[in-house]
Amino acid sequence: MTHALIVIDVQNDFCPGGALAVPEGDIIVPGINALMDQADAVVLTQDWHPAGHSSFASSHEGAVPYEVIDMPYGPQVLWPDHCIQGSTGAAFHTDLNVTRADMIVRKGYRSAIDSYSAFFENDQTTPTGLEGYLRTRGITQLTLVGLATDFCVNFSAVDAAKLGFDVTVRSDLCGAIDLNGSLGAAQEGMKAAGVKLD
Ligand code: VGL
Ligand code: ZN
Repeated sequence: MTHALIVIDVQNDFCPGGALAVPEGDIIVPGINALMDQADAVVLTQDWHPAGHSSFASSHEGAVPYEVIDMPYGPQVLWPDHCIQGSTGAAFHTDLNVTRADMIVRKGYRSAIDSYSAFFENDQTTPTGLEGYLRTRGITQLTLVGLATDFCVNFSAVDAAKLGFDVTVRSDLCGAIDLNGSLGAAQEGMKAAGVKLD
């Protein structure tokens, strides 16, 4: 079995001091770096939004961060502006071993649609290309780590399991936003999809 480590969105804006900080989001970095040695392939994902992205509360008159609105593709949480293409907030945490990465997948780069999952945008149909990359490299087994457990890690893990990959989420190397019980719901959803939670 060929194994890939998928590192989700370990970027400054999701770490303490960032625009959408996960509490202690940075403490997982040394553990993630240590796991890279055991993987046949290392993939990093990078949330990568144009300014004025439709997932930002600031793009909707009268809206405030963390409210949910209806988008053509379904409900969407509105976020503070974050991970703007080329900004310091969008850069990987400086201690993350980016040298070891074989592939960097950027997502959320289309203004009209968000993309939590590393595999599909939030319409659940537009592919990012990661599935094809992994399959053509013969990778069947995935370990997911990173930020945030209840959003991008969750959506990526569930999609990967649906696509038939053998998926483990290392919860100890993830960090959650936890909005209105989203962490508990994510854990249940991942288990139901056949994701192993370590
Ligand atoms: C994420 C909210 C908005 C994540 C990205 O990486 O989990 N969450 N954009
Ligand atoms: Zn985002």
